[in-house]
Amino acid sequence: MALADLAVSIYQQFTALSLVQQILLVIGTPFVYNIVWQLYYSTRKDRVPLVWNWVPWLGSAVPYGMQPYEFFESCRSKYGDVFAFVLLGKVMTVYLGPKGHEFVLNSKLAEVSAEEAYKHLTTPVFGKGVIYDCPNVRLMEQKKFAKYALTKESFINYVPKIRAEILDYFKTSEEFDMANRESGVANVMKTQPEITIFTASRSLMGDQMRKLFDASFAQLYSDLDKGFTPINFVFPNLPLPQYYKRDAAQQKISSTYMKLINQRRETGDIDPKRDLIDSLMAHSTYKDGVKMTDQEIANLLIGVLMGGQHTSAATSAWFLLHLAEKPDLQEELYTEVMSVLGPKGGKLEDLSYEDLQKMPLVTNTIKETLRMHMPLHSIFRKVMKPLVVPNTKYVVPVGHHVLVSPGYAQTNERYFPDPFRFDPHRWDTEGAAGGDDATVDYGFGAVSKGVSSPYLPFGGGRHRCIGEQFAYVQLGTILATYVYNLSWSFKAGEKVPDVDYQSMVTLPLEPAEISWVKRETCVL
Ligand code: X2N
Repeated sequence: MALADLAVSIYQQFTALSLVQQILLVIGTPFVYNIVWQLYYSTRKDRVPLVWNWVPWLGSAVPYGMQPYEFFESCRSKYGDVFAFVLLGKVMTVYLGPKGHEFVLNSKLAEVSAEEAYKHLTTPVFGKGVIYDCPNVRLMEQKKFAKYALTKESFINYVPKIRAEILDYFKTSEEFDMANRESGVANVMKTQPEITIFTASRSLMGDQMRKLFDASFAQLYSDLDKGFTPINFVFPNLPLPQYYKRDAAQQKISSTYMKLINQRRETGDIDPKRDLIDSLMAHSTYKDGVKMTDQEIANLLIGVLMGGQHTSAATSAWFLLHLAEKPDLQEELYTEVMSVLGPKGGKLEDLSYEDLQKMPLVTNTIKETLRMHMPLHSIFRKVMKPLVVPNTKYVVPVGHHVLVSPGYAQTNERYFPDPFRFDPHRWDTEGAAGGDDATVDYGFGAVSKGVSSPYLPFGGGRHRCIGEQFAYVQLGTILATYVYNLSWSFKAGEKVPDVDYQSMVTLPLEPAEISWVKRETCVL
């Protein structure tokens, strides 16, 4: 019987059914298919064990989306460190622990692709031609170009600007209004995103750009920021207002950046050591001679600022909340900061880059915050060539994804005792475990060759974050400036909020408020 006849006879049988039977058939078929497919899949000895799921497409989205680390731990108890689950129509292969970090982050360029995993999430927000909307070899050079603005020399110039922005925010913001108030309550989920964007734009983009963030820009930036959401993984573009606003914001912001670039070029006002814009204007010609266009430079600026925004805002919110619960730790930090700044004789607000290097507890407080609250709880790669899981008979097929989660290891008692205890002193003895120092250079500087550490808050391999040093300068200046100006605590009965795993980064659930009081050494 020809295919056409078969189709016709199926159609006739279908229409012969009652409406209820038809609906049950249409809805039931995917469920039946999903069960049959999983049963077949479970017979494949060359496949990673698949977490059973009853709902087609959604798969294990709910338990994973709500509590990824608990989901992983429950899967590990059944399947071990290597297992796969369905997430919104995609098959994700997870390899937990340091071996999993090595497996995913050091996979060959031809085997796995970050751009295939992330381009729909980031390109609509950052713009075209940069980061994940270009071949990896281009991204490696874009990271090299950006790193010219992330040198020690750069940081020495950034610290005074970052500090000035924080003090200005303490004085003029409605959240603190320290010009008129000695104490108050601050919502860290409002203060930290603002302090983060002001300090990052002032240091990385220069004074003129910072001024932009006061006027109309704030609304534009908010429209763009709202477009940077995990929903883009599934629906990168929909004919809805928030998508149009995102795209309009991307165009207006990038054209503003291009105008500024032209201004500096025309007036010859380019100082390669001043900020990220200058660095990119001075260094943006690829090795093969191709130059980045101004649009691409503007788009890279948007990407770098956006990446640093969500991660730093979340991390500083978290350390403020943990310190609100630990007044003794706050006092220890105050003693450390005063021991460095006090004898300088100068006014307290002369915090410098060199001073930050003499504040190990400030550094370890940030390090401990990143251990407990890794901003990205899951890192993805798309499999482009069949991927053998080492020392197993498993092959991850093309089209599946691999998922690595250093955040899981960082909060697991197998690797860190008492993992949910916020204790920066756990790092005091860390110097010994320096680990192997072998490095490799993917085109943007030396990075650690091995990535089998349980602690990788900035990832590893060719996609390792270039923002680590800037993050410590920005967050260290924020923490030190908070500590010498005010002390803060929770109101009676309040504690560190639970984690929201469904946003772009792991955020504290609101309300997330601290009660602050000026210290006698407050400079405002
Ligand atoms: C539907 C609960 O909610 O079941 F930005 F220059 C700039 C960002 C990667 C986020 C992964 C999963 C959320 C499931 C919700 C630059 C600084 C970058 C690096 C399921 C029912 C961008 C994945 C978000 C999992 C949360 C990767 C970032 N350094 N920034 N079901 O960014 O690095 C940059 C790089 C990522 C995530 C999630 C669900 C360079 C639900 C209920 C619902 N996450 N997410 N960056 N989920 N449900 C960045 C690389 C790139």
